[in-house]
Amino acid sequence: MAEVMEETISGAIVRAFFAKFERNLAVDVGIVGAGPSGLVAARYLADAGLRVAIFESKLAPGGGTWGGGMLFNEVVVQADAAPILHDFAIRTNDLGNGYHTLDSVEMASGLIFGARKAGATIFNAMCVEDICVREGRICGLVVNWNPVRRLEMHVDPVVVTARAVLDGTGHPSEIVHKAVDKAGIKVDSPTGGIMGEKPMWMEDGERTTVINTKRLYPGLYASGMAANNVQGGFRMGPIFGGMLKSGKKAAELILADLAAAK
Ligand code: 48F
Repeated sequence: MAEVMEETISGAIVRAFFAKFERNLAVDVGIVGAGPSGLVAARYLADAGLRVAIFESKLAPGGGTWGGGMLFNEVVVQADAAPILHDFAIRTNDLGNGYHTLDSVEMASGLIFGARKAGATIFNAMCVEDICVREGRICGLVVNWNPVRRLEMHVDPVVVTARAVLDGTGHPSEIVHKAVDKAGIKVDSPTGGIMGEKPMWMEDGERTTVINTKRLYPGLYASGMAANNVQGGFRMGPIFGGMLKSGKKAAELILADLAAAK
């Protein structure tokens, strides 16, 4: 007897999902957070041939991109960061004064599609609740469904091993917090801990986001606002060039370190 449609559809989803999940249980790079910096990093890492998985706790990847400034869905980037967007085939409007504007929905969807098309796998509605530390190195991510966390269900997670982990969780730097608070690790910051984000100063925040993007500990990197929070940088609000350049720099650092480790 022919299989009924309901069984065919359910079977297709379950088989495809578990094949995808199994392929990503051991990755080169595990990225936590699908904001602009994490998505840019994912795209360049995947372009270089690495196996990359992004874990995003929300249903929709894109982080703080969608809402532009104060829900006005336009984004501003500096002219020197616009080529990163153009690399994703995202269109910008050159204001001729060193800045470009663009539609925030085109930016979010373009970054997501670009990372995915390059080969990175995005697991949405999955949160990273802990890290694996072994022999002086961060070597994995402890993942669970975000609704499990939100509903405070007592359900154990599973583990994805990774040669490198990128904290792209934005303002809270959740992964570096696990390293510092739980594992007692001293990271590469002025105090060895998390300095905490300073208030708004767009120019300085944008400049330091890229400088603050670094390897914090063997196997652990931070990008975007997570990097600024760790190093005590200023916040910058609705200007996104630093986020894009930070993601690209994080990818370059990880690529160099993983190549040297071979
Ligand atoms: O905050 P977010 O967009 O990260 P970003 O790349 O960019 C910051 C800008 O959006 C914006 C800015 C500063 O003024 O320009 O704020 O630094 O995205 C972070 C993503 O990480 C997810 C979160 O849902 C968001 O989509 N996230 C946070 N914690 C976890 C997580 C976690 N534990 N597991 C999985 N995803």
